[in-house]
Amino acid sequence: MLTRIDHIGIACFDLDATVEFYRATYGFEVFHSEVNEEQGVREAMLRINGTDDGGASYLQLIEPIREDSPVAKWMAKNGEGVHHIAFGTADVDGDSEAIRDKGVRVLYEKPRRGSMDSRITFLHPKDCHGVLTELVTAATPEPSGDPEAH
Ligand code: CMX
Ligand code: CO
Repeated sequence: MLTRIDHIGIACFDLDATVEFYRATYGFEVFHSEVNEEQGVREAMLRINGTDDGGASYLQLIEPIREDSPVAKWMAKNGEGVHHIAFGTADVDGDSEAIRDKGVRVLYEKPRRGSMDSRITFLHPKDCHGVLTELVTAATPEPSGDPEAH
């Protein structure tokens, strides 16, 4: 069952400058940052609020590290902005299988590694009314937030 907005993924050209914008404008701090080689991004997670399922909601600021990454391809067409939304679930395997059975394309056969050792998969935007949609199961225990962790 999908029980929260886990994060909103925001593509940016300059991660450091974008982090500084969110800090200076709203007071949001970096909870965690890392490079995800497989996804082709440098990213910063800004924790916005806890949620009543015991998880949390974040902004995920992402800067592509490779020209051939999905985010770089998207930015070449769209520039900066909201790239995807992510729903949190305790069971990404079960929920993605159930959604696949409804005829929505799930992009990965098995969930892959996401931010903070979460497990993630994506639903094709063309099957979701134009929204690239990610499903996330957070690591257990919940991330503690080490901004220097990679
Ligand atoms: N939101 C909405 N629509 C999107 C989209 C997005 N983020 N990305 C692509 N599309 C649309 C394109 O506009 C295009 O539509 P048209 O045919 O109408 O022009 C269509 O989908 C196909 O797009 P494409 O540019 O040809 O790109 P690909 O098919 O090569 O890849 C996708 C699209 C979704 C399969 C690819 O982006 C992908 O695998 N995404 C999942 C991984 C990812 O995005 N990782 C980065 C985030 C990591 C994280 O969150 O941790
Ligand atoms: Co994401």
